[in-house]
Amino acid sequence: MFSNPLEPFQILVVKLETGIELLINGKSMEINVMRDTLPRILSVFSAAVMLLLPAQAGVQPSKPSNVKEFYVHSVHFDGNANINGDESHPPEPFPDSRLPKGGGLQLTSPDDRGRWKMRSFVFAPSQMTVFSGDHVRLNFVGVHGPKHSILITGPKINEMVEVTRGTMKTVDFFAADPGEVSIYCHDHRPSMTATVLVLKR
Ligand SMILES: [Cu+2]
Repeated sequence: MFSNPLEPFQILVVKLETGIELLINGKSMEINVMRDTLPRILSVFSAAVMLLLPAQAGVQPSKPSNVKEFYVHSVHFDGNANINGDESHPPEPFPDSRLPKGGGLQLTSPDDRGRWKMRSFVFAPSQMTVFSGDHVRLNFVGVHGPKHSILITGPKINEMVEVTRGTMKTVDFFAADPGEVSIYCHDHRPSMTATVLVLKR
């Protein structure tokens, strides 16, 4: 849909009879050893180095101004308690409640020392807003939880990605019209959801 701003530099060195030709991302720079003076040869090399430096330093080349980029992290909230109480909590009985099934909301029963735990999986951020006509880039980042199977559905997108801890998966789409794009994690229902709201520009 739009060119990837992180795309690698391509360098091609072509040997000519009279010298060499450097092709950097399709841009030609020719050095003729018979004809060119030393300052000219040095200036071609320094121009090549200037083109390469941003890539080596990890600097992103500029991208279209209407790209809205988000980093969406997998996160879980943890609540720790103890039926007998501890130094930072009063005694709390293990709840007699039924939470929705699906892996997103997890209660861990008291251990032999009375400690019990509540965990809830979410996306952070979970609400994102863009305008119609924006290119949207979602970078899903695995922070908490070993694996997340993430479904992204909306008017112009229907994609599934799997994110493991310590990895990032990128999804691009064009938000042509106002509406809503829904994001679900199949492994952590029903709490791990997010929405991209597309407003009229
Ligand atoms: Cu998940």
